[in-house]
Amino acid sequence: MAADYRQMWTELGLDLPSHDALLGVLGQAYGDIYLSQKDRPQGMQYFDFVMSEVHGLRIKELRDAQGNDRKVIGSFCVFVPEELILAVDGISVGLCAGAEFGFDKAEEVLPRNTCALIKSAFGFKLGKVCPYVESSDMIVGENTCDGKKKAYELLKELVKNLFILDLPQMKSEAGKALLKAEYQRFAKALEELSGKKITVQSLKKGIELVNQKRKAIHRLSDLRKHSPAPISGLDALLINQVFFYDDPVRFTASVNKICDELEQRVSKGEGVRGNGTPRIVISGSPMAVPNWKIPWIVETSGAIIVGEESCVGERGTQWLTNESGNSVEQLIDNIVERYFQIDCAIFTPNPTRLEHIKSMVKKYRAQGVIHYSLQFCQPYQIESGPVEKALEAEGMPVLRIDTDYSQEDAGQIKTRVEAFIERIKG
Ligand code: BJ8
Repeated sequence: MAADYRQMWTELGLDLPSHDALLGVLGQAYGDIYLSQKDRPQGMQYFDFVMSEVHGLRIKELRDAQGNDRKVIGSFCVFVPEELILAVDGISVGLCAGAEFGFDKAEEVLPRNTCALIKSAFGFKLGKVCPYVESSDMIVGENTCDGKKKAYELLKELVKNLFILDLPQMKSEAGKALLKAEYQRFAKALEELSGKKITVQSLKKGIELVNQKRKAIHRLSDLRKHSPAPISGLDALLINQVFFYDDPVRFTASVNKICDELEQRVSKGEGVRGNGTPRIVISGSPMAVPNWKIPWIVETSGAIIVGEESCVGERGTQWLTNESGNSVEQLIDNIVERYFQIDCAIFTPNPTRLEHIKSMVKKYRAQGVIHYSLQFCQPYQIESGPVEKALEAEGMPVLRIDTDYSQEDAGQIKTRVEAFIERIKG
């Protein structure tokens, strides 16, 4: 960290020795996984800086904003509309955690066979190492998978202001009506918390800001269609992870800046790997920061990841919200239309997800799909079978990996990934 933030962390109630240990491990992992990559775009320096200050400067910014009467809203799911948060001049931050930290404490309250993403969120809270949780004026939980739904009942006892968003499980008219009613209830809660009214103007501005963020990500994704790919999958994943933490305007500008650089690379036929490098689409459970295990294994085994069918990836960013409308209700309808398309595996049935994976394979000219499920993530584990069957039937090689946040199985996964890459190469 460039500055000493210990006073700030103490005020937030963090456990400083544990927090120091976490930052030490993260710094080491970042150096080994990210900084050791060759031919990185210069524009990644911004994201390196963001990561080096993710518990420092960004938290200070949040606290300064709170001093200026802005509220910080933490959430765990891409169904929470940032547009509404921005419409009350709030700040949205992602709280999903991707590191195995505090699992011993988490397992005192949660069953061992809970997915690592949920355990990690609890571990960070109980271990007092997450400045985002401690900075949040409201935390939004959502009724998605059973693990999250039930874990929020326990989280309610641990945090000061937990708002539960009920979500549909089927893409029916009744499901859409539920989503609308819930977004309206959430909008009201945001107005009460902030003391600010959502207006047509403020909501339009929120929609525009989030759309610009998504458009910048679409531009980045488009550039990954080229061969050789101008950016590694690891770096692209990092940008998708930072999406959830950074100031939206600054983030958009930084992504567009790196895209300018990548366009130059593409025009010169330059990339981070050679032309014949096997191209992989990764699909499945979300990869919250700092969960870089699978991309790191794939990209140190001779392949490159060219797309992520994930909530930290295209499932989370692929649609824009219609910006036109003359009333708040109309704009909320637009938001409902946009979010109702998200094909999370908690929906039943969920056919559009498979179609999306197929379209990504085509768009990014992938030669193989790695389906990644977190252990005990039943929605994605169960969908992985039909996904594999359907893609293999069309001649697309699929590797299914079930894993967690530990490094114990890294060697075994690497062996399987290497064999898969050999299969792709034919
Ligand atoms: S919209 S994927 S962000 S719910 S990994 S906790 S599903 S057992 S994170 Fe998700 Fe929203 Fe869906 Fe996306 Fe449960 Fe699976 Fe754990 Fe998960």
